[in-house]
Amino acid sequence: MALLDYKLPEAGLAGSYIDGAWHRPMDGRKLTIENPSRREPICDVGRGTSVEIDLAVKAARKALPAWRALPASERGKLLAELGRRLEENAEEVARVLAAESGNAIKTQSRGEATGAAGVLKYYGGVAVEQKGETLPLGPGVFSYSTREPHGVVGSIIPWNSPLQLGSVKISMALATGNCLVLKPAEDAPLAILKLSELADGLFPPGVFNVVTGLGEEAGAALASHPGIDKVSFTGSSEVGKLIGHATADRIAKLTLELGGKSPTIVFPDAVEDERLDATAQQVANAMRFARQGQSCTAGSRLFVHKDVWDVLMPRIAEKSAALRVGDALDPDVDMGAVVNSERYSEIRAYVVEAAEQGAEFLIGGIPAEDPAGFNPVPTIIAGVDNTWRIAREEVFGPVMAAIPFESEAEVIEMANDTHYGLAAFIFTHDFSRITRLTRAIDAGWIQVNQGGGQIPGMSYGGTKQSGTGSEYSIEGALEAYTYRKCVTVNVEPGA
Ligand code: TXE
Repeated sequence: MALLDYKLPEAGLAGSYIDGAWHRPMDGRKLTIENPSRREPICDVGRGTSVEIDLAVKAARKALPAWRALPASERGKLLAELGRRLEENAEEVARVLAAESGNAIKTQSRGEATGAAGVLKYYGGVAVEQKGETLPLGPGVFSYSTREPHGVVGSIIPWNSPLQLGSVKISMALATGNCLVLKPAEDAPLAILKLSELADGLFPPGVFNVVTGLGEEAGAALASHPGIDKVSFTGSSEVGKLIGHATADRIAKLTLELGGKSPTIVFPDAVEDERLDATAQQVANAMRFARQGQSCTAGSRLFVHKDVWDVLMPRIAEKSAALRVGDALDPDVDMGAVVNSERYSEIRAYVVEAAEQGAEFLIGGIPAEDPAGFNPVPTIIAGVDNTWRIAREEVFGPVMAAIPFESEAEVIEMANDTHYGLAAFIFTHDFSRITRLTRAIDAGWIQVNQGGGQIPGMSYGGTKQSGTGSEYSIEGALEAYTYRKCVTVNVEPGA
């Protein structure tokens, strides 16, 4: 094993944190976690199954009455304290994250660790904002509503931003008075185990539980467990549908954050002289090249007005190709590795197919596997038809399909011609056009003239097959993690 430049979670082999204690898997089953940048094993973690899930759900149910009765301000204090602990240990956690996910420490993992701390602290602060409503019903009759937690939440998260997504799910569930069983992805559970170590002893036993394991074992057991009142899932649309089926019989509540094929649309005025550079940079940022394109919000379909194609495309290509690709733990590397060999091959298959269909490569191309790590390079493909798979399916790799357009109506039609509706990026400074486009595009999250990431406080979620429900804001958490209880009190019956 190469130089170990991160401290492994002590809980490693245990994998499951249940009822305030670490549990080794019942029959010693384990999963080997690999570093995709170095193609080497990092360590083993427990491979939990329905047995651990059942224990965790029972612990959560036992803890629920006291936890939901705790004042929201007290729950918030504990979340804020976890955020503070994460902030203090951010560098160590970021290194683990970079090692397991392949996301570069310099551009991604460090920011994810501090961002996750920010999410926990944000929810720590807004936990008190769980206000209800009152209704004037005349003298002597008092009607009001409160927000009640659903109960025990099961959260399943993927490997592309495990710490950020984990922190959002933990925060939303716990702030609103629910207890939680969290199942991290089998490719990247270590940063979440680190976070669990930091949380150890903070929350009452059973409030926060983690079970590591495979999706079809621990994940499926969690989604179908009768003791789970709500499932919050981030991952592929395919698994999102399975979870929908698994929860349907008991009408468990559901939040799904699934895939995307987000359009980036550039109009000529965004490319006028002094704007050219910033627009090119933001388009590359929106594509999430520095995250190997492994982001559900990646602006992976680029629509450029034909009048500025020749000016803009070389500048985007130049900026994207300038990213330094390599080992995610190298402090000078901008873009790391995709998470595993299977994903690498899937990305490559899309690119090979597009090449066979006659696409033109402006930069990149995905070579047969790199022996050092699973390191694809930024790839921009032109000559693409909006009906090709590369323009319709979520490649989840650093591959942008660029298509020219002539009119606003045409680009709206192409942008919406997808079963996804997660994000969109629009580049123009014409306010009327911004208003028309933001109204017309099917997406839950739109950015204009920038390609940045999600921010706590701003609701985030998709429409169409990109999911249901929204996260990141207290309003999203209240909608998704609580129900409204309406109470009418007649204080003067018969009056
Ligand atoms: O995701 P999965 P995968 C998309 C992206 C990517 C594709 C496949 O297009 O290429 O999905 O990635 C758990 N019951 N996104 O295969 O399988 C699994 O253990 C319950 C978009 O890694 O959806 C993990 O914890 N759970 C996305 C989580 O689901 C199951 C992020 C996600 O894994 C399960 C990731 C089952 N039957 C991938 N099967 C985004 N929206 O950001 C798996 N899991």
